[in-house]
Amino acid sequence: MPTDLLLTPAMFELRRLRMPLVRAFRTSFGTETVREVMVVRVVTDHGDGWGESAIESAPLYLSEFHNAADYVFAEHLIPRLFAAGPLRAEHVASILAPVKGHRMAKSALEMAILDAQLRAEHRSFHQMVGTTRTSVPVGVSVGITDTIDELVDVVAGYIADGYPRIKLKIEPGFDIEPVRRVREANPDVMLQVDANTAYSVADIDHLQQLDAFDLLLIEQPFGEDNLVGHAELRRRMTTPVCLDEAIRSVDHVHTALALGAADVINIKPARVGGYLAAVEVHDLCLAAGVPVWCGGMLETGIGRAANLALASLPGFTLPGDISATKRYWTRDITAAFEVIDGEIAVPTGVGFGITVDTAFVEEITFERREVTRGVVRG
Ligand code: SMG
Ligand code: MG
Repeated sequence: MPTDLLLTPAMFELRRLRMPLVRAFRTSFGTETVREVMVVRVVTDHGDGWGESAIESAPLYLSEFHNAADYVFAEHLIPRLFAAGPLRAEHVASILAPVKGHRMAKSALEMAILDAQLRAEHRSFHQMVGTTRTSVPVGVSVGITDTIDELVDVVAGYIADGYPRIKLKIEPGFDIEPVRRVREANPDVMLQVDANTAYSVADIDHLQQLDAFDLLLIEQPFGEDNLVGHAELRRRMTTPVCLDEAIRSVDHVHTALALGAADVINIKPARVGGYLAAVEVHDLCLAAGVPVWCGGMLETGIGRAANLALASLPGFTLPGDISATKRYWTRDITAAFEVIDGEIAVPTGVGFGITVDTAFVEEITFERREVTRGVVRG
């Protein structure tokens, strides 16, 4: 049950971790083999909490990136939290609202405070979200490969691991044939594609060929601001159109739905400014009858735990990009998550329900910064 507990943050510890991926992940905007992850620990008068930023090291997915975030955390966001006095996670978004954009950075701070707050209240994020679903259906996102044969093999491996839903990354030159071959080899699997903004409206005739493969959806083929283009695509394709990069706030959802630009919404909490905004996006889509699913940012166990609880909400009717730990890491900074019967169990412990392996975090940290109570500048 919610309380009126207020927390006073004393220090935010920002760490950049280096984590080798089990398999290189290639998208239309680049290839990652070693992932750099930014995590935040807040120390408050009511205990500590952990957050994960989901920010990339380069501004290729969206505009946020680590070096910029480092500056924004220390100079703009954290000083405002210190200046605000005792607070709850529910206050963080409005305290940080004067700073434009930087939603993933804001999300990481809200997340750390929410974790500390829930731990102090002896309750879990799952309880806060308020559902009884104890596990959620999940899928796996498969990167672009050098050859189509390799892609078919990789997909076969994931299907053998028990994933009921496969997402293929596509880009110009790696789209129709790879999808055709994967569909031929797996006539019954739930299949969808993600283009990470690699196409333009001039490609609509080409993309229409994907309608032959009974896809669950096509995710974000056009630019992050091109809602009108997605609306046109929606009129000209039978495959449902899903938005990812285009949805960075509750207002973007309103606009996208008003324009008829989406059949489905991918919810990534960091991208929309935090888990509390993500719940709002969910509620709005549920009321509008628009299905949602939980996206992934190759998270550590911190983000994965939170995503699982979020995805237990009733509007999440499609499997999320929330895969087993072993799809990403040989060793994670929390206990491993496993896929059982195509689902992963929702953590039920206090806070986000995970214990961070601080010794391992220390080992893989390549940059650490403490921001202690100060004064807002400017
Ligand atoms: O977390 O399993 C995951 C990856 C899911 O494909 C995934 N994410 O556009 O949806 C997306 C991408 C963005 C991350 S690429 C680094
Ligand atoms: Mg995507």
